[in-house]
Amino acid sequence: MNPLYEAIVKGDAKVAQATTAEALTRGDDPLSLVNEFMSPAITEVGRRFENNEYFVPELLLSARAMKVAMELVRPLLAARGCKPIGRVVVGTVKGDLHDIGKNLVAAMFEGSGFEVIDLGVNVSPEQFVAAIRENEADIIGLSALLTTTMTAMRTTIRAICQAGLRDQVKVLVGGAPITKRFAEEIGADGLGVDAVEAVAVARQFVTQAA
Ligand code: B1M
Repeated sequence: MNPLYEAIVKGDAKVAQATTAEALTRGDDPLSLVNEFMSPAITEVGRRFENNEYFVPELLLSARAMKVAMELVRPLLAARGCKPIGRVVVGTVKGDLHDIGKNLVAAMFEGSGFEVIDLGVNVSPEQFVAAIRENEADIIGLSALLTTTMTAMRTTIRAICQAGLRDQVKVLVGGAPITKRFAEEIGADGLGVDAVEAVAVARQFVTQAA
């Protein structure tokens, strides 16, 4: 079994950090580390959680191991970009603290040449609206992992409309519970089922606008 995969599944942040650093020093492709080991590892953690083999403390340890590994990979993904092709404000919606997927999407955006303003987690509709204004964003990216917080996407889109900013910004949504139907229902412009698709949709947005 790959040691990075194993470290994340076991929730060993020290080993996750060391094996990621070793792999990068060896010249391994950072995106392959994410796709082949890190994402599958956290998916396996989710499966164990769903089967009651893991509980919240184990989840937290694995999330921490994933985070320290991502911190090493992220700047390398970002360094692949050159002149910004668009400005994206991203955040996890109000009430939701999940940020692993959102961070991955943000890193992929950066790696694909977008400038990214990451508002973090538990971001209120008002904070999204303020960030669109402050940064003159082309795209707003909303992430939600809980069925109880996905409704905050609707509230956020409403707030953007009420602020008179809806025509200035494209709204991209994503996260495990978000379906195409839900995205359409709440008036989003697009859905990214994963980080790769999120970038493809964002690219379409900026190409259409050009
Ligand atoms: Co939470 N959690 N969690 N959790 N957690 C889930 C989501 C859950 C499915 C587990 C389960 O019960 N099977 C479940 C939600 C159930 C539901 O809503 N129906 C759940 C629950 C219930 C909870 C708590 C309520 C548990 C509790 O306290 N009792 C609690 C809620 C806290 C809160 O948010 N208010 C909670 C807490 C946590 C931890 C803190 C322990 C930790 C998060 C740590 C962190 O993020 N820093 C955690 C974790 C790790 C998970 C699982 C195991 C993994 C999530 C993850 O990171 N996946 C998850 C179970 C699972 O997914 N199988 C689970 C990996 C990540 C790469 O994928 O985030 O889907 P994902 O992102 C993907 C795509 O969705 C997409 O691209 C990404 C990359 O491909 N994407 C976008 C995401 N955002 C996007 C935005 C875009 C485009 C694409 O455009 C802007």
